[in-house]
Amino acid sequence: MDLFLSLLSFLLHLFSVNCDTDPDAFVDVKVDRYFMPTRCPREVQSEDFVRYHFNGTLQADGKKFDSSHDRSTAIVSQVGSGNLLTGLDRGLQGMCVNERRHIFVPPHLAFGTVGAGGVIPPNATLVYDVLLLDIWSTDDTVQIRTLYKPEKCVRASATSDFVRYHYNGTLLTGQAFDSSHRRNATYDTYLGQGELIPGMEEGLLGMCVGERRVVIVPPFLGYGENVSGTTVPPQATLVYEVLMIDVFNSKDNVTITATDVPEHCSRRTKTGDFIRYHYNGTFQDGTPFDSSYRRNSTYNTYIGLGYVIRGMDQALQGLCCGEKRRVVIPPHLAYGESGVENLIPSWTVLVFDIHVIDFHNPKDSVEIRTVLKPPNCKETSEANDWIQYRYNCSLMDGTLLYSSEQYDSPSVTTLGVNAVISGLETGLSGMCVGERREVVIPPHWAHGENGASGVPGSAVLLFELELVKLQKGVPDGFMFVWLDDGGPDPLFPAMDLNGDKQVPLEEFSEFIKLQVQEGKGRLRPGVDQESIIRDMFYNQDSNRDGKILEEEVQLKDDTVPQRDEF
Ligand SMILES: *[C@@H]1O[C@H](CO)[C@@H](O)[C@H](O)[C@H]1NC(C)=O
Ligand SMILES: *[C@@H]1O[C@H](CO)[C@@H](O)[C@H](O)[C@H]1NC(C)=O
Ligand SMILES: *[C@@H]1O[C@H](CO)[C@@H](O)[C@H](O)[C@H]1NC(C)=O
Ligand SMILES: *[C@@H]1O[C@H](CO)[C@@H](O)[C@H](O)[C@H]1NC(C)=O
Ligand SMILES: *[C@@H]1O[C@H](CO)[C@@H](O)[C@H](O)[C@H]1NC(C)=O
Ligand SMILES: *[C@@H]1O[C@H](CO)[C@@H](O)[C@H](O)[C@H]1NC(C)=O
Ligand SMILES: *[C@@H]1O[C@H](CO)[C@@H](O)[C@H](O)[C@H]1NC(C)=O
Ligand SMILES: *[C@@H]1O[C@H](CO)[C@@H](O)[C@H](O)[C@H]1NC(C)=O
Ligand SMILES: *[C@@H]1O[C@H](CO)[C@@H](O)[C@H](O)[C@H]1NC(C)=O
Ligand SMILES: [Ca+2]
Ligand SMILES: [Ca+2]
Repeated sequence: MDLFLSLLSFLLHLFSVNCDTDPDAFVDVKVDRYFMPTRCPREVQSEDFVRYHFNGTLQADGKKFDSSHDRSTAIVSQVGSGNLLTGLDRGLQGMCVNERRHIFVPPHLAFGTVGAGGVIPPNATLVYDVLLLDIWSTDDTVQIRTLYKPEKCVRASATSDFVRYHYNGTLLTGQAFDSSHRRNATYDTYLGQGELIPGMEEGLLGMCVGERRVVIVPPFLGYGENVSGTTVPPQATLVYEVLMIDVFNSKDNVTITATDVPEHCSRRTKTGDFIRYHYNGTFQDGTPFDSSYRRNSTYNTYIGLGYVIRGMDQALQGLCCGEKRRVVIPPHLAYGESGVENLIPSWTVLVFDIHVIDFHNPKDSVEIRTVLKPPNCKETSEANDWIQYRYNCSLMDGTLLYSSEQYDSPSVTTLGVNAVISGLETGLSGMCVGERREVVIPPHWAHGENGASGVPGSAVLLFELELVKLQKGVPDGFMFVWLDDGGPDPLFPAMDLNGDKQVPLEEFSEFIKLQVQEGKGRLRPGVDQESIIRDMFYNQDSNRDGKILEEEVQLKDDTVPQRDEF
């Protein structure tokens, strides 16, 4: 390029030297383009307006006769309109911004044989050293050059939108005059309200968040002759590189831009429900500002009761368990002008990716779905019964928390003694052996707001249950009950199997087992039978002589006649 330029200026010299050789001819303007910028998107044409600096000297003695620097402002003029010295009009043609030229103007194209005002002598050839700063034409419009446009553009900026953007403002020469970055803050404004120069009102339209543009504004659509601050000269073309950060309209509502709804969705969230969800929060340009995942815990709240920003209260409506949803919340339904210190700038649109883990209503009861019911289902589980069961306990998102599979044998419990959470008690009741169920237990019937080891607070639990064994129970405090009405009457002769008027432990044990075998009585299930029988025997053998006599039984009968217990 340098080579090309010096060649060019050499040829220009050659051309003017040729002219000089004919002293009689009216020589034309001679141009020496002694500095060319590497880029020249536009050259001066007739009718163009130009802004330039110059030093004017006499060729004869090099004396300065004028300089724009002395006037402390660049010259603004229209080329080819007769406002300029004819020689200058010609000499400025084809010039680029940032180009430097020497323009040699012969007298007949300058002040002729007369000269001017004592400053320019007669027959003087003038040398203008010119630096071009700006070119525009009254036909110019705002020029927009897109540098980057994101693939996804949900909406583009329009009149009456509020926009937040970054910009670098330069003059055509490349000199910077302003930048939003210097203030560490986006420039925030409404479009179409006359708050911006006309060229920017136009240049910012139709932009997507994340889009980058160069907007070139001619002076008459910029600040014109009126200077903005101290860094923009009068009549300057403005070049803005703009990066759109945020766009919204005060009429915007919460919008759902994507959903992933699970196949099975029997129920959707509504006001008053309590929800647990994970989220990633980003700004519209994708910058993350918050995430529940980082805290390793879901965000938990009531829906529609004003515990969260208004937009989120709306966004959380109508969700299914397990649903994923992307919602865009405009700032007037989020943090508005105040924003959140060090986290969310004022007037910021928020984008939330939500994943619903579970939700429930405080009025929910335990939900039981029968998966498999054996055909012959007569005897079902109830309070006091001893049962053996298999289970898987998971969160609603499928995370397995506990399982009986972890152990060698199924779990056992006695119903009705608060040995398990009350929701599970409900879920295990009314089952017959072989039955399988899915039981959904809201937290108020499970581990409540605080959770338990491994169980998050307020978690809804899903139990898969299978009843393996069922032994009907005896009421609380009993070790044995008669199943027919009260047992043999009188009791002692029935117990005294060999009729020797005394009943030692062995005989007593045989008698009890016989009752159980014949279905006349029932021992407390889930406890070692021999030790229960031994306890029962010692209860009867008041004097501890190792045998029960008739008096001892009667005595006992008298004290607790209503109880079916020994
Ligand atoms: C200027 O040049 C003209 C001819 O080109 C000549 O007649 C005139 O005398 C010159 N004036 C001066 C002051 O040299
Ligand atoms: C004119 O002279 C000034 C110094 O007086 C210099 O800074 C400038 O580069 C010269 N050229 C132009 C085109 O202004
Ligand atoms: C402004 O210029 C800075 C520094 O060159 C650059 O990092 C930033 O991306 C530019 N901003 C815009 C909006 O072009
Ligand atoms: C912008 O931020 C930088 C670094 O964070 C800081 O040095 C500078 O003072 C800030 N400028 C303004 C105007 O806040
Ligand atoms: C410049 O400012 C003056 C008064 O401050 C105003 O009358 C004129 O219209 C303005 N010109 C432009 C081009 O904005
Ligand atoms: C915004 O959307 C919600 C539902 O998401 C609706 O209830 C509400 O009426 C809407 N508001 C406006 C102003 O359209
Ligand atoms: C989240 O859990 C991971 C793995 O369980 C752990 O490495 C990390 O420290 C936890 N972070 C917090 C904030 O508790
Ligand atoms: C949130 O971001 C993390 C990490 O990028 C990702 O694993 C998770 O699926 C995201 N969650 C949602 C709801 O989009
Ligand atoms: C628990 O999960 C395992 C593995 O999926 C399954 O084989 C078993 O049948 C489940 N138990 C119950 C009680 O559903
Ligand atoms: Ca006996
Ligand atoms: Ca005795």
